[in-house]
Amino acid sequence: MKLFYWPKTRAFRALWMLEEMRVPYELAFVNIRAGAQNDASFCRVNPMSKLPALEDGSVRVAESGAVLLYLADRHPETGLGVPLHDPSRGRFLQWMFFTGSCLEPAMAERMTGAQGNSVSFGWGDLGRVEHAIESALEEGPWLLGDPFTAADILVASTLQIAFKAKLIEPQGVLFDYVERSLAREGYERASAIDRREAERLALNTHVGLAHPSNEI
Ligand SMILES: N[C@@H](CCC(=O)N[C@@H](CS)C(=O)NCC(=O)O)C(=O)O
Repeated sequence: MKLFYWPKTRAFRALWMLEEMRVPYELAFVNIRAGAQNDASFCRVNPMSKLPALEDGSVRVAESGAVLLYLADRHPETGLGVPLHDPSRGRFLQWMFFTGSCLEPAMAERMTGAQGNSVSFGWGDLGRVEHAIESALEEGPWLLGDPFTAADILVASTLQIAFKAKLIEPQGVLFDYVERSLAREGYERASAIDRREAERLALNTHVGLAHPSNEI
């Protein structure tokens, strides 16, 4: 299993998922700062030239929601998905689609200050999105109650970005939910890898620039 990855990107969601699953995988680095996502070899994996993407034998899958759903279904023993005939499967799919369809577009709308139309735009608005997540967490501790699933990885990691970008106030039910998610060992492991790789890559750049052969 190969995860096409670059630190500090949405590929982190798939990294977190893989670390929760504890299955063997390797990282294939795609330097999106240097335009490597546009190389023909990567475009064959994801014609959108975006991370994350996954290669599993002959299977290639991109779009973070799809990548996580693929992994959850491929490894049911990890309990991060919901089996096909389980009554919770419908809600699980709803939350698997929610980040890409509602949360991220509503965040982008708020970030750009664009004038939305909450009735005709598919994501409503950020207020509605927050309300929907808060309602799902009424029972808690996770979106489907208990257990924690791949949907929590998508939603909690994206809410964390919304807090950092000051798009959503880090308070109340949503804040507690994100804190609970980030306290998981799988998150800790993924976060340590992401930090380590970010540092290593920045270090390489630094060494490269300082190298005597680069001084001419
Ligand atoms: N809808 C995609 C968005 C992925 C995305 O935008 N990834 C960014 C990094 S955070 C990327 O790869 N950008 C490179 C580019 O657009 O050229 C998903 O959820 O997987």
